[in-house]
Amino acid sequence: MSTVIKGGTVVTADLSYAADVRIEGGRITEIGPDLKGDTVLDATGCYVMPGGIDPHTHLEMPFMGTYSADDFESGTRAALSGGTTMVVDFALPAPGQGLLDALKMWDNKAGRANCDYSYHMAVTWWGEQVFDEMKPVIEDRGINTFKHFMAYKGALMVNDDEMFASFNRLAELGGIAMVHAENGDVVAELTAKLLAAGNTGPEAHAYSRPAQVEGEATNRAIMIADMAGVPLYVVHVSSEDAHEAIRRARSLGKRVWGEPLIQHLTLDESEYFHPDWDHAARRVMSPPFRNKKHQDSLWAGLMSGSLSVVATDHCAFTTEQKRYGVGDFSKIPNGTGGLEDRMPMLWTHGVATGRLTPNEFVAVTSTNIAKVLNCYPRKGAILVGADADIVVWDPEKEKTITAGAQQSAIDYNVFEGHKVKGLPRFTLTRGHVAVHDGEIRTKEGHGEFVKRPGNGTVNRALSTWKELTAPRPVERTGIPATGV
Ligand code: DUC
Ligand code: ZN
Ligand code: ZN
Ligand code: ZN
Repeated sequence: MSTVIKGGTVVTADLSYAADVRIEGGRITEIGPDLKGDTVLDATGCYVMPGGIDPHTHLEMPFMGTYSADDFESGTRAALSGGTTMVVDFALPAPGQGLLDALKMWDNKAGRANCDYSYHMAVTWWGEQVFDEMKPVIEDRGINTFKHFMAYKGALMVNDDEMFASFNRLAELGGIAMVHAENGDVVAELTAKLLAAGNTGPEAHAYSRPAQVEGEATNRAIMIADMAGVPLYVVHVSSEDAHEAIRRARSLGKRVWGEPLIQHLTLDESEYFHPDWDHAARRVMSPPFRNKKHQDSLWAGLMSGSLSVVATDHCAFTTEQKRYGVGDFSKIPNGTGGLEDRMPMLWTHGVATGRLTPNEFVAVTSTNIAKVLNCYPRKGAILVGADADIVVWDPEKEKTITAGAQQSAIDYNVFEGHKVKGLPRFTLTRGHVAVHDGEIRTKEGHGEFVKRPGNGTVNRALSTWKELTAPRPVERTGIPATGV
């Protein structure tokens, strides 16, 4: 059985051209004019693009005393509804738990996924077992990315010595280091001070995590990665301070990527000053939303190429869960949703405003991250042989975002009331039509794990101090007597 997407304009990260696309066995088998197939999907007036890849989700994750509310079923249903056809979730070992053991837990949850998925591994503690298991995680399981939390002191945070050891191991194995870059010691100190002074509301969350804590940690992670000679991916870049560090590193030839979120690009810190406690708490995430100066910087980064990927950090909590933090902002579960809205929001605020071309849209929502994560061109491409993860995008289709109509399991939406123009007409996951003119036809368990091997020697960062990694003692002709 074959499917043909007919009459659309194929848009990839580097080309736009009129062509039909034929699909068989879940893959693209032909691209060209006048193709025939058993099923025809009308793409007249639409762009035929690689499905979105969201490289940053937390589905059914144990966090801050609860579990994030969207699981792999509702999360991937939301993703497909908005044109995203692959998610990369963070497998999070509890402190002391082995990496392979944590992966078993994630495999159990992910069996329900409606679209393809992969994992990043979180390094939440450091020890011989973690060192040893990194090798089979990369080489047998095909997971080449490892995230380090520089914040969440006393829970997930790793210290600089642990991070340096981990980065060195990753450099050796051809892996990529990722960081949540916030100075966890400073955040803990500011949080205690704010609470002691009676600042208990959600707005204090923003005060406890100023842009400087992000800028400092981003600079530190970049320098430590440079010393280890490992490529570095900085998740949820929200400030000019962090972006500036990334820009500088890239201009020096360092292999560093930055990932802004759709939330930080389109929502600002005024949300935390809303008179309704629930409204503000629902938007508590780390890093927090910031002011226009930072937003402008993130957009400039996408436009100039110093920032590479737009993600969501989808980590959804219900209003009831958010209320764990009434009377103490530090107990509000950190996280916001966005999986269903990332593509339409970025199209509306990025492409329709002229900031990004349709090709750049494909680059930052799909192709760039497929290349970084080492699953291109299976994902992120419209090419013969690639998986048929495709979104048929109707640039004229409009809606107003509202929680009542969303796929996510939570009871609100941080983009409530936002009008978007540009939505999927069809979303295909390995050839299966999961969204059909607004109708959701997902298949639970259809999703498969996508292996992403290590990069060997190909994608190594160029350490600027290579000599020091292989110390050579200097042969001297004279050595003074000691103790004189
Ligand atoms: N930030 C969040 O807001 N939620 C999940 C983890 C994170 O770093
Ligand atoms: Zn994070
Ligand atoms: Zn995250
Ligand atoms: Zn089907």
